[in-house]
Amino acid sequence: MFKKRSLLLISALACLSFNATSAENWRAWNIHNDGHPNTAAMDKFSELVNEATGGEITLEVFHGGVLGSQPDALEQVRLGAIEVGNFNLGPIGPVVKEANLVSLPFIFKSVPHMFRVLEGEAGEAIGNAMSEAGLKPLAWVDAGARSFYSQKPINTPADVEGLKIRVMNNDLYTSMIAAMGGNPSPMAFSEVQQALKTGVVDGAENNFPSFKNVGHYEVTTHYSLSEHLIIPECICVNTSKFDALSADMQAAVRGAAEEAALFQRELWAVQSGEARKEVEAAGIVVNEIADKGPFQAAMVKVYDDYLAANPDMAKLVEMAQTTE
Ligand code: BDP
Repeated sequence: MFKKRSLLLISALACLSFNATSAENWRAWNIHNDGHPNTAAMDKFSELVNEATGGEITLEVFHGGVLGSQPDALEQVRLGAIEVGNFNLGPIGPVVKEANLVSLPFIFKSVPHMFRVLEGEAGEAIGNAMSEAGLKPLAWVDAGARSFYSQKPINTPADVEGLKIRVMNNDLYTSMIAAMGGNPSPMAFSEVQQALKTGVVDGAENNFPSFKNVGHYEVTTHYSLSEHLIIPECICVNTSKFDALSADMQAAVRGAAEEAALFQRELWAVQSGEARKEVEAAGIVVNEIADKGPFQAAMVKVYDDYLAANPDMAKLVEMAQTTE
């Protein structure tokens, strides 16, 4: 009797230690809160990873940026301290030069054009460079177009003159605002609402879901459809962790990311329209910009300066511009 029990105990312990060494428990960073399409998509990704790997990989998603600011989280994923992230390619530009292609204002004609570029040779070059830097993109997700919002409508670059505008952490965005005569203010996403409220900045720029989800619409009055940046996002994984998986597990994780990304794109299409309606119902005045030409003309200097400093980027810029 005693013998039988200890045998059972030994086999139970063996079983436990087998699970402890074979199962991977990954953590994922997400900056958004409930109600944002990417939050639902990252939860879906976690569910799908668990299913597709038969529980060999579990993914705990930390929403609301609780694991750190985006630049910090990027470093953490590169180092493998966090395994996964839903990142915007904007803050990746300072770390992976090729990713900066998407941060050139007006480089894409539309969101579908942006995806076509990503699916082509330029996207492959960006993906390879990101993987080499430790940030392997498993799937691209939609982040719509970014437009300006402030306490007044913006119709021409002259309307930006003298305004202090919050931007994400990337020199291309500071050049972009400076080229319109504005004062760029790079700042973490989590600080923007308070900065708008207290007048530390006069305006910012983002897509409708983010504008709504973190309450920027509560502290501004006008959203002007400049659509100057169409920046994709990715579901990214630490390259070494991914490369260490068996081919089957890699395919399972990639498949889960691709499915979660499709889910995100469908949600995005619906929820960005809904977010616009909600902020309008709350009093935000949305204005079309009749002629974006002057904004594009102001960006010539941004392109010239950027390409003079980074001549090796000319090829990618040309690839994007010649993609139909
Ligand atoms: C949102 C992006 C998020 C950025 C944020 C920002 O989804 O990754 O951190 O904009 O402006 O649209 O910082």
